Amino acid sequence: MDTVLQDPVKERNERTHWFRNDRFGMFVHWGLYAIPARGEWVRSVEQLSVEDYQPYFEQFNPDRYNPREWAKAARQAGMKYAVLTAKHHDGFCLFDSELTDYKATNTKAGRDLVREFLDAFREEGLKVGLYYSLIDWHHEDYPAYGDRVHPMRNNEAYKRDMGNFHRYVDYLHGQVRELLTNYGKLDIMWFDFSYDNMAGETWRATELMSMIRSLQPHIVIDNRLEASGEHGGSIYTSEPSIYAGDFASPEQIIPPEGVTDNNGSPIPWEACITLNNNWGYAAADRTYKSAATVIRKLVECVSKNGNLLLNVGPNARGEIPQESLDILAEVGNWIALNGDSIYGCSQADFPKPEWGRYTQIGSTLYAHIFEESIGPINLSGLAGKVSRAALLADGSEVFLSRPWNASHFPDDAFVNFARPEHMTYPLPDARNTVIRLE
Ligand code: H79
Repeated sequence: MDTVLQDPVKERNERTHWFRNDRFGMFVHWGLYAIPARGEWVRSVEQLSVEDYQPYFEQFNPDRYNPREWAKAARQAGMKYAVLTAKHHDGFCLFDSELTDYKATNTKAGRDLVREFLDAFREEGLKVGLYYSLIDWHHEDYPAYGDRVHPMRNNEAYKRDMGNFHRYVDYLHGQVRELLTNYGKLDIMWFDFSYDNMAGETWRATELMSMIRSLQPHIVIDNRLEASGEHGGSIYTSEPSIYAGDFASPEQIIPPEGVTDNNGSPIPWEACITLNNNWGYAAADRTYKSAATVIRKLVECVSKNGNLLLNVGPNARGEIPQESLDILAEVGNWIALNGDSIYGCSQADFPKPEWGRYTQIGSTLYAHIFEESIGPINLSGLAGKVSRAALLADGSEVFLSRPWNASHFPDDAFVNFARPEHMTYPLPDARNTVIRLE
């Protein structure tokens, strides 16, 4: 017998131990679509044929590709792992697959870009993973006409015999085997995505999972072989299927209450979020989030037991856009001083405060102040439960105080940035100040 799950939830918790500790990763969407620079869905949205898209294969020449620079930016941003699109929906492979000619080695790049990525990120001390699209708009045995999202969905010339679909699934399995065999230890496998009937056993998921587990038993896998969407799949039950995956993968959303199974037990989860509004490089998209927003979203994820996988979309020449690098650098400055409130931290034992969020590790509580306040900050319900407070960033003392009208709030502790007798309450600057409470 290959894989008999004794206790799938326990095994999942063991596999995801590092993942739930590390909390912050880099997603990289890179491929031929960086050239049209209108996002990674350009083939589908504009209903481009393989021939329409072929010029990008011929032009692809990322002369500025230096994954060591990417890895350095990720490490300095405080990211602990990274996931690269080995193949996105357009079917183009950044790796040297023996099963297709549609790969980076046959472009002007002339090299295995996945291998260089993995080497560079490992060298910077990050864990590494690969994204592999279950959907494939290039493979001739993948259903096109009538499919919900295929670029040729409206083109009758692409009516296909589903009897040949098994050849695509063989290809999918073969490529996953290549990725898990030829590139050393991978920490994450990120499949994307299942929809309608294209889900679960359509991908021969049981067989695929037992291959994956036999090749790389410790690899952490997302839940999208079975289902996509925030509430899809048996990962949400106490008896997950063999291909339910190790973590839930909410996309462009942070679940309001975190992610729990039907019994209320926490499930590992990771919100994947873009820096602007595209995954792949989009030259005209200037809608970048501020570093302050990214920090708050990271804190929000951790405060709900989740991770943040933050995306960058390098351009056709292989560079992460400068706007993205600037944001990452600023996030990194904050993390360098406040990372103790992120790594290894989880949801606190106390409800969300009005002025921000808590994260917690052991008996240490971190108060993340998002809002300006007038007067002291109310630690609701914490009277007698905290005895020491300090700014995490510089270690300076913060006063636990009882304001003059504290008798109205017998269960609450207060923190103040000046001694209570001074009667002045300098405002916390609300730039994601963190107070360590013990
Ligand atoms: O790889 C990234 C996305 O390309 C992929 N998953 C993340 C990690 C993804 N697949 N599907 N979706 C995201 C959601 C589909 C969104 C769509 Fe649309 C809405 C497809 C067509 C309409 C957004 C807007 C994408 C193209 C136009």
